[in-house]
Amino acid sequence: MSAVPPSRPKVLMVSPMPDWDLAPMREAYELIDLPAGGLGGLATTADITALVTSGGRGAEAALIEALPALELIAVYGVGYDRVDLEAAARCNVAVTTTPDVLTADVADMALALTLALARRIVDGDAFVRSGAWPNGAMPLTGNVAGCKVGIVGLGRIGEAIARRFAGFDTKIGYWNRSPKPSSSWQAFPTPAALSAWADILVVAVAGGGDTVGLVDAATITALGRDGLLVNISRGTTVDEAALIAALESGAIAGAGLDVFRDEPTIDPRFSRLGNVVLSPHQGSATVATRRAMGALVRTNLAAHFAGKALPTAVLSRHS
Ligand code: 8YV
Repeated sequence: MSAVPPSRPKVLMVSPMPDWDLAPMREAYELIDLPAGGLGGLATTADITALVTSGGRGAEAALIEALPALELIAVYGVGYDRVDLEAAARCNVAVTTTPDVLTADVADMALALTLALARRIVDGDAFVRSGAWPNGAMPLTGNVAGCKVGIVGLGRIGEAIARRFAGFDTKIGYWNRSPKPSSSWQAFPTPAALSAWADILVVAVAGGGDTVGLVDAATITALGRDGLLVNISRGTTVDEAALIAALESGAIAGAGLDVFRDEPTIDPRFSRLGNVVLSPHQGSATVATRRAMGALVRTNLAAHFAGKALPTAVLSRHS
């Protein structure tokens, strides 16, 4: 008589993950892809106990509530602004994220966008490729050394950005919701005050209801005609309409953006602007970091199903 194989926990894959994560996950779990048309496309949702989602996709209340056996939402990312935490708490569902392992790469992206923007790297590339160089030099550009860099949100990623900019001989100021007495950088009382001081404003604050439009029209224009804005946080944290207006009118000099309000669809006006560098939300998108993020998702899943404490929970279950 052959033994009945033990059934593997069912895990709903709301967002894709690389094969290097899927292969080991399939050994431990039955992975179920969320159908394009939603949960209605599944024969049953009654025994799905965990779901994996990205920072950008998250998990809304309707999804959480439609999964009666759900115990864990494992976010493949550090941002959980798109996860309905109230619904998760109500349904006694734990939520984990992947902090720390992506901090360095996201901070690097902030520096890359700033340098690309100030030194017009993308324009320079196009200039060389076009064959225009023999006819005369490319116009002079702005620079970063000696500039005042204002960081909106001095969390883990904001701190890492500040440390990197310090290596570029810049002056660093910041705004943070709660005071950071241990920080040696100059604190400002509001994002607008920080922006009025800064030459370059880097937005690194967490997304979510509290920070929607935090960098508003007044904060953007306070940067001035030579000012640069860089956003690696969430598209929601900057008033996008006000940013486009400021870029179109020349109220600020330029923007380097890794995040957009309605990504992956972007406002078509961005593509017509010559003073922006646009990146398709690539902050954490390196092989090394995505491997580390995937490993952390799997560690959290394994801990949950072994009944152990979750290594990186932002919300735990009550017993
Ligand atoms: C990822 C992110 O793009 O960590 C986050 O919150 O936005 C990014 O690292 C995403 O979560 C990976 O799918």
